[in-house]
Amino acid sequence: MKLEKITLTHLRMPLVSHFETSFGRIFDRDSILITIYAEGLTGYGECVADRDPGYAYETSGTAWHILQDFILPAILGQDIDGPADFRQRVKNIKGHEMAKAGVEMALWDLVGKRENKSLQTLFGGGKPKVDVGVSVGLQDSPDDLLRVVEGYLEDGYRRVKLKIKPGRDVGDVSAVRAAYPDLKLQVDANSAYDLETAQAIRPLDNLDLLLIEQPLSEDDLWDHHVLQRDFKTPLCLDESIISVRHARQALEMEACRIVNIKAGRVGGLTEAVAIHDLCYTVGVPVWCGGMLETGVGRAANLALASLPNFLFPGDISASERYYAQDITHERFTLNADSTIDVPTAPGLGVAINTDAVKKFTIREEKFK
Ligand code: OSB
Ligand code: MG
Repeated sequence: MKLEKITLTHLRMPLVSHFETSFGRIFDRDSILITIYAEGLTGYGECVADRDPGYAYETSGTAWHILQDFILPAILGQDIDGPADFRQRVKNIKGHEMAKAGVEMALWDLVGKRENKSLQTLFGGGKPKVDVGVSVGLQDSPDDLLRVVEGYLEDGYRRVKLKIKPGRDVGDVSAVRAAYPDLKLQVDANSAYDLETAQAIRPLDNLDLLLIEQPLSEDDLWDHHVLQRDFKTPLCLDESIISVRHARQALEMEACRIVNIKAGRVGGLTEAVAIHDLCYTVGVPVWCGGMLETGVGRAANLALASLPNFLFPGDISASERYYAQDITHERFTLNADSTIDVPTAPGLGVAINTDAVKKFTIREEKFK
């Protein structure tokens, strides 16, 4: 496929309600929409880097720079076979996985449209719908948290993830567990602890949690191993797993027992599928994480999560949990059994609402 033209669009979309993690509170979400024109087809990808480097070092600013100055010059006007060929061509650009993943997603969309196959079909995923849960941000008080959780349970979510941070952990989680003894419950610290401060969350081990996500720093694989030795609850890594090699080393080291997979974090869907396959082979369950995606990234997550080893519910909630208006015409809705249908149309299976894109655009540039 000759890549004739690429448009970068920096979006800022208001969230339905603020989202707070151990690294801060946001009211709107930045992303970069990548549009690739090739042989009469248009492919879309989402770069999930956020405005601030709180979750990872990448930001919408660094991603724009890496895309404009390094990734696009390597592929514009070139004949690119598909995602695998693309990955070869950007191999010498270190890191910046979210920037790469945005382009890679657009190439998957193009390949699907060219071959008239959905992403799910291209990946070999079997499930027509996938189990999903909801990721609940830190609230101002445990009472507020209980109210927010109750609302999501009324919406039909059957798995809840609570964000925690030092000082807002055992108390908050115990309150939710006491109110809902049978709820599928898990927590995510977004690397807010070290081995010493993690002593405070030992009581979480008795709250029957599905998993504890990324308690320690992203580069602390070994310390996660040390912590996992002390916990019967499975640790799950998110930020630490940036490639299939990291996944293999984390598993060999027993740094975790479950893996969160996000295509953006690992350089794209190809690598995400490879991590899924590795974990499948060694019998380690995975689940699909989320980055508050627009309808574009959400469609990709649903296709990915339809693979067989996605054994835990994903952080793939309905569109209305995030955005009153989205940039896709499709809005993803929650089924009564806490699942969401996997798109079946070619490529990502979504159509872009150009008026919505215009409304949320804070910067746009076209490259030829
Ligand atoms: O750590 O999983 C995370 C959102 C932004 C950045 C990091 C994370 C999250 C979430 C939200 O937990 C998941 C979702 O998209 O619903
Ligand atoms: Mg996480």
